[in-house]
Amino acid sequence: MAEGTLERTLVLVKPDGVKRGLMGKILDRFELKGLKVVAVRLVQVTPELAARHYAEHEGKPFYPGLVQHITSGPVLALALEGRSAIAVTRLLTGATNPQVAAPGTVRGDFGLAITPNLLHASDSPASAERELGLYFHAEDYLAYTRSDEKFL
Ligand code: 3AN
Repeated sequence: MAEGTLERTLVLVKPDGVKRGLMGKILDRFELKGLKVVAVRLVQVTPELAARHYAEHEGKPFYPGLVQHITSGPVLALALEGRSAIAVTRLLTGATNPQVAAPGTVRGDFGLAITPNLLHASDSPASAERELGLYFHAEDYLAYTRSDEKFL
């Protein structure tokens, strides 16, 4: 198994996850996996930020609902770092539709609905770079060593 490139990715716990009190449980999945939290913010997403975030979905039938939902309350923005962090985070997130997401994934374990589907996770290095830039500035990232890092 390749060691994997050290990457950073963006996770958003969406308003449904925040309002259901699932921030801790969701963050726990990523921390236990070995991903390092390098920046955190609780953010009220504005319609302008939502439009930038979901630009690729503009025009799709579910776009208005997507923007309505992401702006309906706070989101927890997390920058996660680790080997192959982008793909690993997507695996832990699960399929877009929680009804078919595998058990053991966040969406598979905690949800049923597709628009309030608990979280967003960047899907490629280009998306991760672009999306991290929407929520964090360079000075928001903190460098530290996890005590278990030599095993990860
Ligand atoms: P993912 O979040 O799994 O990467 P995307 O990027 O295809 O999924 O879609 C972004 C968001 O749009 C999803 N998280 C979901 O909330 C919403 N979405 C995607 N497909 C649908 C759909 N067919 N119906 C309603 N909402 C959808």
